[in-house]
Amino acid sequence: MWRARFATTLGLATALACKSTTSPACSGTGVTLRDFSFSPASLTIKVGTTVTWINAGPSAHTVTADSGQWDSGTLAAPSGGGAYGGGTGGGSFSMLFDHAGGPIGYHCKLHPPPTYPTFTGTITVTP
Ligand SMILES: [Cu+2]
Repeated sequence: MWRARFATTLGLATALACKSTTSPACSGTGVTLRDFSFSPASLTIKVGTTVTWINAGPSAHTVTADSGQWDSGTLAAPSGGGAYGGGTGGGSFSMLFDHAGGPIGYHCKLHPPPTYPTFTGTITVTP
């Protein structure tokens, strides 16, 4: 099973500081949600990597596996502070990928692919 971890207070700085998967101290990587894209849209990771999605708004979004394997619930948009920060960070969702597989497609439930065909992402987990 995929294991989900909710990290409601994880800040953007933490995710950015942990972008490299080559550092031994760092086994996480991040995806930024915007209106309406996942960046990067396609991500290849090694088994044991935690991926953290952060909503950079301005709308609320979800990170939902096409197969239904996981669903982040609604990730709030950042509030206040404008594009350069200063307000409350957007909602985040972390998932540990503990076995190889994929590509695993995912989308936003609130802005589904029939209406937003380019608002999709994939995760590929390599051994
Ligand atoms: Cu959305």
